[in-house]
Amino acid sequence: DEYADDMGVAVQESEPQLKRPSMYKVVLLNDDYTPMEFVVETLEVFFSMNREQATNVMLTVHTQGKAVCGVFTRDIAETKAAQVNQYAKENEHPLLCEIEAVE
Ligand code: TYC
Repeated sequence: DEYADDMGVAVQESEPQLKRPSMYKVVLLNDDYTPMEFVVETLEVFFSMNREQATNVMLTVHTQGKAVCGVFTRDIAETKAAQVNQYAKENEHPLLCEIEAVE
């Protein structure tokens, strides 16, 4: 952006950064082996859900194949998905989380 000062000299200002950030869904996937209790605990720990919310999301994944755990900016979404996948691996469960751009 540009404006003239009181002596008519062009003054440059940087473009204001007003764009909203792109948002990403963190999606939890179903599998046949991860214990339901482990999924509920994972949702409580990494997505700050209470027991009832975590149980509802877990059951949606179990019956529908996947469910959204939350929507975040890209860095936060990538970090949450990586944390879940690492936690599952550490505990030798096949649980998987992925991210998907919000349209
Ligand atoms: N389907 C698993 C079972 O029957 C439970 C489960 C739910 C696994 C959600 C993964 O993201 C998941 N033990």
